[in-house]
Amino acid sequence: MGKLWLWLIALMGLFGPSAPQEKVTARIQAHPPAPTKYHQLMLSCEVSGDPSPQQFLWEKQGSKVPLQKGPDNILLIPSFNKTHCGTYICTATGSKGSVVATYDLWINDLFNKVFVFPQETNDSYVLVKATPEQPLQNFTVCLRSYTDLTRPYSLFSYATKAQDNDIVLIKFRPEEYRLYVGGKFVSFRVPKGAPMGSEHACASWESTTGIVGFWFNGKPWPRKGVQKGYTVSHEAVIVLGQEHDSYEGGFDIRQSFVGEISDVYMWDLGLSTREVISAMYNSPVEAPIFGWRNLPYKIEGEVYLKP
Ligand SMILES: *[C@@H]1O[C@H](CO)[C@@H](O)[C@H](O)[C@H]1NC(C)=O
Ligand SMILES: *[C@@H]1O[C@H](CO)[C@@H](O)[C@H](O)[C@H]1NC(C)=O
Ligand SMILES: *[C@@H]1O[C@H](CO)[C@@H](O)[C@H](O)[C@H]1NC(C)=O
Ligand SMILES: [Ca+2]
Repeated sequence: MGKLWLWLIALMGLFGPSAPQEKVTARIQAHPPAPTKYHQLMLSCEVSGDPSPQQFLWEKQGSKVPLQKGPDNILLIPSFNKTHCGTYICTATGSKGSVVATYDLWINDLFNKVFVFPQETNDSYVLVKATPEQPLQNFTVCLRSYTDLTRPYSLFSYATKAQDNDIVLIKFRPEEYRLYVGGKFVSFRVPKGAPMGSEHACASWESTTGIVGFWFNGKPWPRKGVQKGYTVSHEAVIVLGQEHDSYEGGFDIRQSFVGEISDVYMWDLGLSTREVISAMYNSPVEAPIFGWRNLPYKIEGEVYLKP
């Protein structure tokens, strides 16, 4: 394991230096992406746009003493536990000045839990309090749902100021999923009377080709395309169980979800079938923007988190 990380760090070093006019940015990434209790967790502060040697100051919000200061961009937590949760701040200083990155470390591991949406409403939903750090050229969204609704219902709604349907995953009919990107959709037909039980769906999109991937219970469906060349804004409001008709809300009871939603993940990447299956088992290979083992969320109205 240790060696692998060394290689990763070496690779990051190789690709680090970039064009001088590029804006300097920093971001914190967690390895592994989903923290596990009593296992090692590494936070790495990655700077792009400044090839000069950096000084890294690590701090935790609410704590007066800095955690670490020096040339090391890695903050190592040898045995992760609840006391480590909180907001981490990395200040990287190089010849071009300082940049700051923050990271919310959560351990609300929702493994084996589900959100229950008990009834039709236009004001109950789960707000996902994590958004991408940059506009999206690629994304994948996965989740599991369980319902007996036969009317249209929204599972995942990602609204931006410019476009309330920037990303929407909706079950339009029992035999049809729709993925909206930038207000346009593609449909995927699924078996209607699937053996009753929850169903797992993933959808991916990449801007360069417009190709949309869709996986139903881990099985890839024939790919389609929409919105080639489009960019999804990162300033988004993300909700589960309702469908935005505006950035602020505007939820329609006729598209509300009733039932169970779980295993929600989003990446700023396209995934392979192998990676989709790993996520289906809550062991994501790639670091998600948010995932079921690390989901900053807020419940509005009547939604319950149940084992
Ligand atoms: C959590 O980790 C901290 C520091 O690594 C340690 O001092 C503390 O005893 C641990 N707490 C539990 C509940 O394991
Ligand atoms: C998006 O995906 C494409 C195809 O995999 C890749 O070439 C491109 O670099 C990705 N863009 C970003 C911003 O990650
Ligand atoms: C829910 O519907 C009521 C009645 O149609 C409306 O007044 C209210 O603004 C709606 N609430 C939301 C959050 O959309
Ligand atoms: Ca809408």
